[in-house]
Amino acid sequence: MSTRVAVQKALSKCSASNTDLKGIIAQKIPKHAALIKQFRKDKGKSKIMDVELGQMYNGMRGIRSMVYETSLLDPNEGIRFRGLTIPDCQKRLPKAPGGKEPLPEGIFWLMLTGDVPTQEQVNWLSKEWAKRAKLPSHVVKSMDTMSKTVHPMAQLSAAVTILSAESKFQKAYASGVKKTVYWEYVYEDCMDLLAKLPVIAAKIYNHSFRSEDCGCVEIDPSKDWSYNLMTMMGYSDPQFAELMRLYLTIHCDHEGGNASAHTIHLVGSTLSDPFISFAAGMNALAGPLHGLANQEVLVWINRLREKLGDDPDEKRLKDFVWKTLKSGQVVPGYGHAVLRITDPRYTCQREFAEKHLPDDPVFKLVSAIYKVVPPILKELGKVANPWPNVDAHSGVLLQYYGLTQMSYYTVLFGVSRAMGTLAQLVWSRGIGFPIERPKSLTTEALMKQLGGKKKKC
Ligand code: HAX
Repeated sequence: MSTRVAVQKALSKCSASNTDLKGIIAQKIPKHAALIKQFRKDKGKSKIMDVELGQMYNGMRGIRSMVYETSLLDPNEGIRFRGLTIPDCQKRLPKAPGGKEPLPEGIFWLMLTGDVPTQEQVNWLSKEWAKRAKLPSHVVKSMDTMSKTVHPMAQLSAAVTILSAESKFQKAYASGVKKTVYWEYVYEDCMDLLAKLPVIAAKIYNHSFRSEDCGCVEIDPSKDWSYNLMTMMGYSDPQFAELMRLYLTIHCDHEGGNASAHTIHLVGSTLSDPFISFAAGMNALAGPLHGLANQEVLVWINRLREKLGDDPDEKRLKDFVWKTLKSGQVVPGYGHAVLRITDPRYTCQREFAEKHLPDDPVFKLVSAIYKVVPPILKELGKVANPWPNVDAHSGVLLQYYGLTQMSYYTVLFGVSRAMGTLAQLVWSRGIGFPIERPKSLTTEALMKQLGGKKKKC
């Protein structure tokens, strides 16, 4: 067969109607790996940036030191998933029948393949995940016996860790498979994990907040990932299903440097299996400066409502914000390590609220907070980004549809974050990234290098 024919055959296999997701990636990975190989050969010694001492002491902020393919964050624009902004995704990704919001299946496909999927491809993915959704009985038993006092994020981390007993990658590695095919087993584990996450998340919700005999429903293979998660948690409002689709789409990835994505990337680089790698990332997401901020926002807003009611005047609102700051706390949902604008994920949730719950008193309060907080944070003088992030808006939407259990919110964030981080994990193993190991220095060593004053503590 001539090369031209072979290429044409390969491309036609990648045609719009192809639902062989693994086959599609199998064609793309070697091409990308070859591209990187050549790029490294040509430019391997080129400098990307100089690192300042201040950056080392400031949580490595802004240091360009990691390759992550699924999304890229611009401080002044926001996130792009394989080049697409959130509005692009809302416009271009397939929807559920009668729906207006993108299906998360679509953004996973986009992040994994780099291609905008067809309706047929996302429908296939919904069915594929439904097929793989059942939890092994040992995981069910362990989850059922967990104390209800365990935070939902700790339950998520524990359940996924236990699920690692099913890892195909772990078994393949133990049997000595070649490095070039690691990604194939990682892909299988990632697909299994993504399929099972809604069941795990719903089980955590039902276990923690609903009665034992809630008659929890099972996955419906004719429905999409978000719809199934919602119904398994006991909700049925089609508008809430739309919110879930939007929510799970926009939280999926935020490039590689954020604490949860970076943790998953780092742990995965040791060849820990995708389950325990992802569970490690969930432990990072569970911190109040990261994903738990969505819980903290609602806790803070509820405290504000208790004290000031639903419609406080601007002065009282400002006083409340200053009181928070003066007591040494942060205003949750505001600020960002990279962004320097209102987070587009905030904006699209705000648009959803304007459309579906314009008269909700808590939404009105969130809008009033949006007016008051940025000028105060600017006045504070030290906050790099005074604008709201994703977490400032999600709780009010969930609460509107009846999901009032704030300690659960970060679990939904985690379910979504799996899509970007696991898509990247497949690529990381496909490209053959080595174990991650940056260099650290002591202050003494830095002073020696830079000529600072040494003083024994
Ligand atoms: N309220 C009060 N102070 C704030 C603040 C806020 N919302 N945001 C930043 N600051 C303070 C910092 O605490 C820091 O103070 P110190 O120097 O006294 O320690 C100073 O301003 C400089 O910080 P920064 O450079 O602006 O911000 P960082 O990159 O260090 O941190 C954070 C980014 C998101 C952690 C920070 O803005 C914050 O704590 N925000 C509130 C918590 C939050 O909303 N987290 C969610 C972020 C999005 C996310 O990851 N979601 O998962």
